[in-house]
Amino acid sequence: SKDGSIGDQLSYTITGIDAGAGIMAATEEAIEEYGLEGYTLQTSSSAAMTAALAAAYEKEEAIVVTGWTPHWKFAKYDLKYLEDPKGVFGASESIHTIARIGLDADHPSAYEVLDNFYWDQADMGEIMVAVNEGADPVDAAADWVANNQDKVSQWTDGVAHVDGDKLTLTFVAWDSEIASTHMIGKVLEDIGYDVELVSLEAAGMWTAVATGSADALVAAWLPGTHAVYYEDYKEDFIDLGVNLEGAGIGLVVPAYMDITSIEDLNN
Ligand code: PBE
Repeated sequence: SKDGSIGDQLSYTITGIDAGAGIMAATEEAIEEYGLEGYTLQTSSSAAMTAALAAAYEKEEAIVVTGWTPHWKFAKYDLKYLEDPKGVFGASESIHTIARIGLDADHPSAYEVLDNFYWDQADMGEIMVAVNEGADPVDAAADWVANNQDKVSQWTDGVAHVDGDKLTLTFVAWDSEIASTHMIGKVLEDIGYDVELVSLEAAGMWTAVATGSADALVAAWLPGTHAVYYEDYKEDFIDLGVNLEGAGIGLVVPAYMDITSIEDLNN
């Protein structure tokens, strides 16, 4: 009998996020690779996932979520990644900035700032935590920019200001990308752009930059998480390189759960 098994405690459910996220495809692969029989990956949203995590954590109940770093949940709760001996979730990831073809000619100042943009997990974390604590992302991003002019000026020094040129950044409403996109949007506004932030599903985000309907995204998780999108469109965008290092994805559980590996989900 499976009574009291880990699977029973979890109702054989892995709490996921939006369907287009790379971590969802990786989790389906993990279910396959680890033979997690009977498990269902629940599609929801970044916000619904963290709400489910909060509710379970409060009651010390079992839960397993699709998790990633950087993310404020690790500061707020005592959590752990399940070990992934088969390496389904890949090693360390970097977040890249991707521009549409022609952006360098059309908006050289924006292109240069986007090309220069590079920060670290603690930077992104400050905005994410503020937003989680209730700040409007626009305000949290503006505060970070105001408090980190030394860093921002390394991206903008010598870049010509513009006069209200329209610029569209696209992103998915993942907590990490809400933070980064609002931040760089504010930096671009400060040099004179009229910036619109457009929130889409993952596939739509990549398509928008590949077709030129958006100018750039700062939310490309590589080499693994967004590999499919990257391969699909690699002739149709310019990869401006890494804006954050040491990112990662996996399955995450509260530290009070007595399991350590994805394999233990079968116990
Ligand atoms: N994430 C956050 C995204 C990339 C950024 C890990 C949820 C994904 O899985 O596609």
